[in-house]
Amino acid sequence: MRVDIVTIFPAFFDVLDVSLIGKARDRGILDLRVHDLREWTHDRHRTVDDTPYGGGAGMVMKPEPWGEALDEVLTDDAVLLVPSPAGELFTQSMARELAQESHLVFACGRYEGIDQRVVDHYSARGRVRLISLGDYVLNGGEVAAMAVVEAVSRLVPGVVGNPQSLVEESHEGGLLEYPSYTKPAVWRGHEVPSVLLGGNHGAIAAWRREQSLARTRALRPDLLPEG
Ligand code: 6GU
Repeated sequence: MRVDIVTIFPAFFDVLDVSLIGKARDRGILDLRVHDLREWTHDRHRTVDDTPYGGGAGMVMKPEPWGEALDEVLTDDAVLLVPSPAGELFTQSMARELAQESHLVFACGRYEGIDQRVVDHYSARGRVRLISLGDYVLNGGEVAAMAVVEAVSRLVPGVVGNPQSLVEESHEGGLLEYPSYTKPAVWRGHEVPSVLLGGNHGAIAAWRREQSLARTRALRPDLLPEG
């Protein structure tokens, strides 16, 4: 999979060199390129924003550098992803969809946004999705893009070593994941639930299912059929 990220803060993405993402890059599974939007400006101050038409607080990102950047980086088969608190909610099912794609391009803008005509222009020419991580506001799209890159790339075959570890985790089965334990069997007086020590795989599966349900009921009742 090829991933291009256009941002005014390329250094945000230095951390993608470590961990599983870094390994996937080294192994050639993930071709991830980070671009500085200011490379597509032409004035002495490398200006990327301006005051909003109609007034209001904050600055809006100018369309021209984005147009030049995206004309260069987008391919015919790319999906353009624009992180925005005004986007559709990013979910595990969207991560699964995006993991099937060959090319993702992220346009990271500041939170007041990019001139709307950029999204309009590329929506008329290809696939564009505005995506939000949740109902809170970040300063820009960079942290959101990083979350999406991690959620999507770990679903690309070969990025995560054991594919079974992708199956049981939270949100894949519609419920939150059950709690996990490792040695020692007693830690600071807290015991590992005895069913997990017994080797009865049917009983363990039933216990884990109950725990998933109880957790989901307590923390995320919105995920249950009843709402
Ligand atoms: Cl994708 N961007 C910004 N700026 N804020 C957010 C967000 C995205 N998702 C939640 N808050």
